[in-house]
Amino acid sequence: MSDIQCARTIALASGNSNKAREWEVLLGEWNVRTLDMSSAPPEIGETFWENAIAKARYGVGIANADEWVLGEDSGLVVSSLNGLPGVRSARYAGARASDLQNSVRLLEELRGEKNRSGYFQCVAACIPPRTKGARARSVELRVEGVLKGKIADSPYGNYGFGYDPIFVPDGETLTMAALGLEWKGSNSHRAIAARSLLSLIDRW
Ligand code: ITT
Repeated sequence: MSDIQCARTIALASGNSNKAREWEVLLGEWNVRTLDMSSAPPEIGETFWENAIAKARYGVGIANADEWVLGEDSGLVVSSLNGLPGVRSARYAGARASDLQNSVRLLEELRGEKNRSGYFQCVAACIPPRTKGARARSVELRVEGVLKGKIADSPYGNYGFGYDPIFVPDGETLTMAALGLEWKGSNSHRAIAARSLLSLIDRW
């Protein structure tokens, strides 16, 4: 691999293949390589930031010296549930819960609730390649993206993953799963974070 190709590889510290596919598309001409997170410590942070940084730091230990390392934590924050599922979005209905089970639990918790507003948040911490200098691995470029909306009464739509079938972004009438991948690729919390990240990396 040439130096130019090496310099444009991001190692993604995630075990979620759906998130990885989205990052691959969002980071365009970058080469995105997903790290093996099977031995990573459990996520115990109380904030998205803590978890994102923990993933990035773990990733640095197993990434190549010439790779940027990206840790991302995301989830759905619901006002009337005091911010839940929040950092527990991936395991809201239990440690091994499926996306559908998590959504079903959320709908049950919101049964009869009039205030259905919430937002998706994506935070990402990106660490430069060791080859960029002695202190590069101690730098954390931080970006975030927020997408506000409402929780639907029941799931519908065939695209995306996680809570997409029950989330209607503000200004839209369909769930993110019905709006489709093109809409999500331009407007999602992750798309917003990715745009900021590309511009930060460019300037670094
Ligand atoms: P890694 O920690 O290994 O990256 P994970 O699935 O545990 O994988 P998170 O801790 O960041 O990732 O949890 C993210 C959860 O939030 C994810 O499992 C979904 O339930 C939800 N989520 C995040 N982004 C989403 C999106 O774009 N659409 C729908 N749900 C999303």
